[in-house]
Amino acid sequence: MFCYQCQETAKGVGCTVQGVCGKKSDLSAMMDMLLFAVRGVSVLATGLRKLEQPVGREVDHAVVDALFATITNANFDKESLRRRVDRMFELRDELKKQAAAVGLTYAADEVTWVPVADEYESKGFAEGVLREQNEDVRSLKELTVYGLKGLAAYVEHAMRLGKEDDAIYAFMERALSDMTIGNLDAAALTELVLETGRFGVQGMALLDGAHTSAYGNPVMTEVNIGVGKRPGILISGHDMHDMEMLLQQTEGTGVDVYTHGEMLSAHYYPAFKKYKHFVGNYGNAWWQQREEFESFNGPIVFTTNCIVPPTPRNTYLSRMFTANSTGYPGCKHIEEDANGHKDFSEVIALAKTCQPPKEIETGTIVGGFAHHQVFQLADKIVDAIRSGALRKFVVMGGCDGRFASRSYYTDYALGLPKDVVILTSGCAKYRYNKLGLGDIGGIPRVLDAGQCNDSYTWAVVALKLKEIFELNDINDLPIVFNIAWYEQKAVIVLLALLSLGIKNIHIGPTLPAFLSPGVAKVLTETFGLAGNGTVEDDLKLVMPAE
Ligand code: FSO
Ligand code: SF4
Repeated sequence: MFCYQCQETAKGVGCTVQGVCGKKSDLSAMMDMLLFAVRGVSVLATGLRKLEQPVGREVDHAVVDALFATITNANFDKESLRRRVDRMFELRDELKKQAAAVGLTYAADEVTWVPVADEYESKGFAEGVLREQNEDVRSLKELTVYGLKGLAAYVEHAMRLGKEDDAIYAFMERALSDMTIGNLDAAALTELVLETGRFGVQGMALLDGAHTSAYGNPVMTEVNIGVGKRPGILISGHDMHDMEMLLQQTEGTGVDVYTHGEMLSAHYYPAFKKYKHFVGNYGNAWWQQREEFESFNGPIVFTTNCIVPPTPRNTYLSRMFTANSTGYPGCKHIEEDANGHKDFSEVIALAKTCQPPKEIETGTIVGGFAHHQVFQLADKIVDAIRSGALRKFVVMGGCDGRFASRSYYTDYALGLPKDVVILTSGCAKYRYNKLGLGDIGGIPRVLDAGQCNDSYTWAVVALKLKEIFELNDINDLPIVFNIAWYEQKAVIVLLALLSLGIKNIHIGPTLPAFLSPGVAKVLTETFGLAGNGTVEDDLKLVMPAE
């Protein structure tokens, strides 16, 4: 196997024996096989679209699901991947017939290879990341593919709320097609990277609209981090439609609902506030789940990544459920019916037999600062900037991770001058959202917009401030970007920010291994992209004059 798509990749180079995330080499090969089949489907779908031939929605949905299922920590169930490969080849062969009927044929192996189930793993192994020999071309292609995976996650959530955008599906398939048969040079691939970022903005906007039209605009909310006395269900991941169905089905059952990780932001939506049994948020970011799922005592529902493989001594695997693109061997997978409905009755029945969660902390945390809420504070914020009480913003969104080096973000947050406000989204916030960093004239110093996709808020806010202060360049704003990344959803956020012209972004705790020295150089020279320095040095960059 060879995989270097996440920040925790082995030795900062690539996982070759087994993933640090727990992904085994046979699973990795099956994922590479799935991506091979997706590329074949994308070539055909793109060719047909160019001739204005219809491409069924099932194709788009399958491509999105496949990309999502190969994201770090989403799916460890090889058999579920194998079923996806089978289906992807069926779709490919249907498209191939349709293409042949209008005179379209392709010689690419991705289109012509005859599927043999016994060869999926050996073929997947040969068709992995290293199939591309040129290091820079490989780097640009993988950067695009990881952006597409992140984008797939966002559009899948939107899709489940009934919001779809044909242009995004068509772009995703065209990008995969061009990288397969387009013979793109480095300049064309660089343009494709930026185009991916532009569609990233569009995808985040689509999901933002899907969330807010279904559940209202997030509002400032104090979220309980303690526990109640009744048994509970813990819901993890990012899917708000699943959240809604679970809240509806648990109402009046005597079972409480808690969020874990990035699901925290469900508490910010007005539509979910009416549920009295929606008690609070339990625990921290994804990587602490092994301890936190033990002490939670009740069932856990994964709606998306990040899954950490339980240790052999765990007691919670039998309480763990997966849904959507996620999977784990030994876990019950909750299917949805043709109307997008999921039945959580088995989870609820199990919860009733469980002990209530063990309290691991008490108190509250504050969040809900998505763009609508921030704009309601706009006068206060603009006054604070004009008076000098608020001198700078630091966007510290992104992901958390398990490496000790992530203490950088806690130290950095603690070291920021008191007149600096942190803008955050994603699970990176757990490194500093319980530190009690105070406020500036009523504006909390940590403004949490929500999930990683809600990074969209900070792009909208930056554009609004640029307008208010009548600036020509977004980079003249008093905003510093110091983003933490772990998996591919953070990659699409980064590409989206680059496509908006935002410069001098720092990403850490380390630069992606998939950036070749040549590509990293271009990104540094063109965009000022940089990795982290020491906390001390990086804090100096926030207030350079001091
Ligand atoms: Fe975190 Fe996991 Fe948002 Fe990711 S829970 S790490 S970027 O899936 O989705 O920040
Ligand atoms: Fe390694 Fe990350 Fe790939 Fe897992 S997702 S195999 S940890 S690079």
